[in-house]
Order: sequence, then structure tokens, then C-alpha cells
Amino acid sequence: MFSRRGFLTAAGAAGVLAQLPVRANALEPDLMELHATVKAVQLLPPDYPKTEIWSYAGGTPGPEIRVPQGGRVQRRFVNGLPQASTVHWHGIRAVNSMDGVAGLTQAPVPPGGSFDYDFTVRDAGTFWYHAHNRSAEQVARGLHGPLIVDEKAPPDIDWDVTLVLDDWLLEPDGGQLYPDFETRHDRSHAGRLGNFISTNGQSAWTSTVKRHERLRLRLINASNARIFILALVNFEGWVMALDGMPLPAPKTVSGDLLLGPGQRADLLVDVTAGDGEEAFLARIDDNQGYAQAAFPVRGVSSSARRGSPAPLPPNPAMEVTGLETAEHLRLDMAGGAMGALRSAVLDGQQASFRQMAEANQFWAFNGTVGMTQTPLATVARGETVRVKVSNDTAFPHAMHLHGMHFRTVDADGSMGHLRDTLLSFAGESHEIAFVADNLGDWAFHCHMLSHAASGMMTWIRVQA
Ligand SMILES: [Cu+2]
Repeated sequence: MFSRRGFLTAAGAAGVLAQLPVRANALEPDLMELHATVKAVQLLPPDYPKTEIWSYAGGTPGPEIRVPQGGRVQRRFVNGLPQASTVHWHGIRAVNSMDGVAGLTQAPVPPGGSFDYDFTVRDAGTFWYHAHNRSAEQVARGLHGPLIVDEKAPPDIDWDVTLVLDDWLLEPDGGQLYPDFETRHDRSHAGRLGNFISTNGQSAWTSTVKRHERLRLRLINASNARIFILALVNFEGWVMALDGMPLPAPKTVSGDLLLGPGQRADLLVDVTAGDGEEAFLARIDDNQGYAQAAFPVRGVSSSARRGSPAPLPPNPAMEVTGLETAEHLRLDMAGGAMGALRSAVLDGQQASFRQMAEANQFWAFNGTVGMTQTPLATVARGETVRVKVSNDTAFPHAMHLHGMHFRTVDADGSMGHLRDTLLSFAGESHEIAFVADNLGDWAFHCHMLSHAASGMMTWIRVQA
């Protein structure tokens, strides 16, 4: 789909390549590798067979990449897979050429090839990386991992734990991944929902804690389409950050916490259960609670809990100003099963919904299916942009903007939290606003990855 932009035409490629700085491969032979391979892992409990997945560095999730704020991420992606691939650094305000979107910011790295990613990170927080070529298949096969950027002065805690939440669609016999990643049903409905749910690649992730310990839980939803509904049991705590960006004041966790595909939440939680009891990060499914992660309590760390935490320091240059003079855009989401979409532009031609379905395409933004040669909008660097996002479909969507964080603008004009991924339920309408301060071509797509593959993908150009 991405090749529609024709960015790999010979002349264009030569023009782009001529301007790129020469990569210092020869000077940095020891650049750390991020090697993607096909690998059989023990995803299911030990008495079940291993599952063949696609992996970074042999496991799932991939290795945690951890750098201090202001530090540099350097990885040589080495593609040992049977498909071309790229690595996208979700939520990172990097330079456009490092954003890893196949066909938009770089050519896909062929099997046997490599690509050097090298960028500095301005923001502290919880981010993640994942494949961004044929994502609906490659992320479902396991190509993702956490990217953690440490604050200069981290909060006072006992344990910093990253929990990557994922689901897998496995065949009931043999425990292998269901091999059709493009089913019409998944594409036209809620996306590829798994039948096996994991935390850090395990079916029953568990770790012991002590009463009154304070944990930082970094939650990452790496699934293709599942909206995790989470709750704390025998913990009390605060939401400290969403999508990597600190809240101005910690927000007490009460009730359910929703995490759409691609979204993250940083919690500080205190173990309030007694010695011998158990605390949980629970998942709610059909009004039933399940242990997403279990924390048996063994011992007492101190006689009392710590006091309420101070907020995490804000990341730099995150003010969204200029709303009054902002450019107004709209993003009308339409299509899918049980939707009202009758026709849309597909490959430059008006197509009926039936014709779209025959092409295995089901969704449109502003009446157009998928990536086009021209962006949704071209905006000048520094301009403030407001986008009215309307979900005229029967399904939830998780709209992810690359390269920049946005705030929701509420009906009364007040601003919501900074996010990079907006969860939008059927019939909902949100307005988001961001300052287009990052040059380049930025993907803007649904993170229900089967939806992105079947129409819900566009891009915004920020130019000087
Ligand atoms: Cu969607």
C-alpha cells in the first residue's frame, strides 16, 4: 500500500540519498544490533508446544532499550526475517528519517539487510518500538519491545517494572499463530483479537513484592486491537503519565483504566496487601476479573506507606498554544461492518463499499481509503493544528499521530492530557490539537493494525 507514494522511484531515491549524511558504519562497527529472527518460544505454559514467532533478539517482547533523557538510541536493525521490515519508535519525537515507517520515511529493509537507527530522545517516559512494515502481521507475530527513557531525577520507588501487555491469535491445535493475518472479518470488525493474553510474553507473569513497597508499573499495550480494561487489586496508586507524558498532578487510580492499542500508562502503586496475601494488576473481560500480573506479598518493607508522590517533571516544549489561530482539519472515520459507508476513493477511483470489500479494504478517512500521494494536510513548522476526529463507525479506533504529541480539546475549551494515541469509541467525536514543530512526513493512522491495513492510514506533512 505504501508504494502508492512512489517514493522509491529511481530519481526520487537518488535525490533523497544524495542529501543523506553518510552513515558512519565503518566508524562504529560495534553498534548494538537489534536482530529480528524467526524463533520458537515457550509462549504457552510449559506443557504446551513452543510457538513460532518473529522476535527481536530471540524473545518476546524484544529487549528493553533504556536510555537517560537526552541520551542517544543507536541500534543496527538486522533483518533475519523472510519479509522486509522496519522499526518504528512509538511516541518518540525523533527526526523524521528515523521514524521507521516503510514507504513514508524509509525503504523497507529487505531480508538479510540492515538499517542503522540513531536518534536522541528529548522526552523521559515509557515508549515502545515495533515493526512498521506490514504491521498487522509483523506486530502480531511478536515484533515489539519497550523503550524506556529515564528521568534525570527518577521518583522514589522500590522497583521499576515494565509490563508489556499483548494478545495472540493461536490455533487451538498446536498453539501456532493463526497464519492468515488479513482475514476479512478482522479487517472489517474489531481487528485481530487474540485468544491468548500475555504479560511480558508469559501467560501467568508473577513477581513477589513486600507490603508497603512502591512500584512503578510501566504498562504498554502492544496488542493489535485489544483495548485492555485494567484495575488494581490490593494496590493503591496514581496515574503518573500517559503515552510517556507526565500528568501535571498524579491522578488517584479509581475504577478501570483503559489502555488502547499503542497506548501506555505509568502508575506508581503501593502494595497495601498484607504479608501472605496477593496483589494484582487485573484485567476485566465481560465483567470478569483476571490476573494480568500477580504480585504475591512476602514480607513487609516498612511500617507505613510513603506519602503522596510529586508529579513527574514535565517534558520540554509541550505547550499547545495558538488554538485561536490554529488551522482546522477534520478526520471523518467511516466504514467497517455495520457502518454507513456506501463508497469511497480507492486507488484514485470512486469505489462502492462492495468493491472496497473485494479489495479487502473496509475503511476511509474523509472518504478516501488508505495512503495517498498527497497528505491529509501540509502545515508549516510551528503552526498549531486542530483536528476534529469523528468516529462514524460501529467500532472503536486508536488514532496514533507520529512525531508529535497532541492534547484533546474539550467542549468547554479546556485541554486534556498529552497523548500520542487517541482512543475513540463508536459515535464519538473528539478534537485534538498539536503544535506541528517536527519537520517531515508523519503517519497518522489507526493502531488497530488490521484497520490501518484496510484503509485507516494517512499522513501529515510538516514543512519549513
Ligand atoms: Cu481502527
